[in-house]
Amino acid sequence: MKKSLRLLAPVAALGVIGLLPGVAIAQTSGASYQAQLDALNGSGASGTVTLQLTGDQATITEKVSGLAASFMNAPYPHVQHIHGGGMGQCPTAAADKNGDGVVNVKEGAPSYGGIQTTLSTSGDTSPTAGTELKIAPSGGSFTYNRTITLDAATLASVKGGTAVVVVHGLDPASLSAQAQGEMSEIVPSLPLAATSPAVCGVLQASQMSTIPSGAADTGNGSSGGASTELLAVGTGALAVAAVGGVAVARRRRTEG
Ligand SMILES: [Cu+2]
Repeated sequence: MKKSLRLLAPVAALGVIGLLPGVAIAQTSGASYQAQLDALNGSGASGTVTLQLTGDQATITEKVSGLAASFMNAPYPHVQHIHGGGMGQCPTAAADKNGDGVVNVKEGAPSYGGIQTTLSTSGDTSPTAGTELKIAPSGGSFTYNRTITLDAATLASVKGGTAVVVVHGLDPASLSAQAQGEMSEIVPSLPLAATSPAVCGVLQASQMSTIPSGAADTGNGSSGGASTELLAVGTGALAVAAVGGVAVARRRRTEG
């Protein structure tokens, strides 16, 4: 009596775990990725990015605030990109190799990689448009919504968990005296502040939002939901059956 009760707990627990593969199988199209954007170079800015991916189509929803607001009496342009091909990380202050107090684009590259996609407001989204100020979002705070096509390199980074969203453009007054006198290492006609990273975040797969999107994408209304449940229950039942068999076998061996 006691022995059979003791077996129930682990079997039930594994049954619940068994539900998870069923849900994953049902999720056939679309995946969601999110990044928390944290300040770099003491910008004090922050934000969030969601990337909803269906095939090579990425719908990007982004909110950033606390950025440098204006430059030369105009809204400050903040070029932004999906970087990839690096370590899939945001750099720390230790990446400041020349000791000017600013981690510039190139100093950050070993961490987040090169520009793979430009998150422009219109037109070109390739790396070529990376420093086109006219198609960059601007101002101290902005909301960005755009559906774009991702190339193979960017897709690989996003799916591999090494895609990093970086928004550039610092308030020149916040830089060290040395850095205020420097020009951008990537656009020599601009001051260093204009291109240096202000916020950074690694895009990570978000399980919570992939599950409902998978169920919704079946397009069959309630029957889609029902088949999702059946898949989950089926997988769970298999797991319970397998574990139950093992448990029974083990008990028999111990007793015999
Ligand atoms: Cu960038």
